[in-house]
Amino acid sequence: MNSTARRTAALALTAVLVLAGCGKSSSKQAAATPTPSGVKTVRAGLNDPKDQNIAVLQFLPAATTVAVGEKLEWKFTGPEPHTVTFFPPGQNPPSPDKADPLFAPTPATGPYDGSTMVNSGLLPFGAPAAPFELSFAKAGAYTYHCVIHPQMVGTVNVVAAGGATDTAAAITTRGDTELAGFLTEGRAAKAQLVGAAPKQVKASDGSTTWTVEMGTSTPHTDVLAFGQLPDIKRGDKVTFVNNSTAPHTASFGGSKVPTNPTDPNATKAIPGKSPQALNASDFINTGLVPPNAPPGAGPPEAVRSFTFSVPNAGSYSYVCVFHVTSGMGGVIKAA
Ligand SMILES: [Cu+2]
Repeated sequence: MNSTARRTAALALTAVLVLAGCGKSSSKQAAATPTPSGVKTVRAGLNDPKDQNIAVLQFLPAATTVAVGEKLEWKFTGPEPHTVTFFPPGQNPPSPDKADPLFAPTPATGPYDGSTMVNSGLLPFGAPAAPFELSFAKAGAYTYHCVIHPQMVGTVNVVAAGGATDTAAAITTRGDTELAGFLTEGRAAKAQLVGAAPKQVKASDGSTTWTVEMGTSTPHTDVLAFGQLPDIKRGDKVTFVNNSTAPHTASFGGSKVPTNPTDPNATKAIPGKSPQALNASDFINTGLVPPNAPPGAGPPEAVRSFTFSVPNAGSYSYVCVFHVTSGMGGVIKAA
């Protein structure tokens, strides 16, 4: 048996065991829910199934009610990664740019009582992620966070065993209802981003400086796509500007671009700070272009911008190293 077959067999076995352990009431519930085992599942964000550029940055649903001792799981569909992180009283999430130490998991050692930190780690991260599971030792309201997306805050309301809880199906249905609104919001923002003609400024030498937007954000989504850029002329310039609330890069060089966003070269301006000239062969990187975050109160636009001159005709492909898995990339075509 290869490892995939072994894993599939193990999963099937788990499903059988879970079903067997669920008791009488579960058979009716199982028929009504998309999760055959009846496991109560919260979705930790997800990308629009119709457009992977749109990342929904919310727990779906935001609030869930379970009983003491009952298992709840969080599913990481991605590709945009998230964390499920519970902090003890008095400890707040770090700012997203200081969250790296929390990319590694801190699993629970037993039913969670709220007195410690438990953390899924950043998932998915280079491979499909297993769900994060947790049960609770005592009744109460437990708040949790995604440490890289400050707008992602969820609540688990834990009631005494035997109290009224959400069914698995109710959790899914409520998540779907919330999701529908967020998708509408994200799709409208994407249409606006890619539909807008880019700002262009003509210089006295006849060249043009074009502005390319690095993504855009709404209260519940990130649009992980670059703004539109028509074909330009050699001698023109392109200024990338980040008006979104997520960090981005524009990284040129194809296979030379680091694939791991925690690679130090991913976040560094290479070969140096703005402005730089593009060429067809080197790894050339804006490095991390900071977001306009908190929304509208980020650093000045000059700090959130990076300009390239394009001295030669050609086709220059680029990606955002943080969001390449969500399809964030583009091309500068100069004639
Ligand atoms: Cu990005």
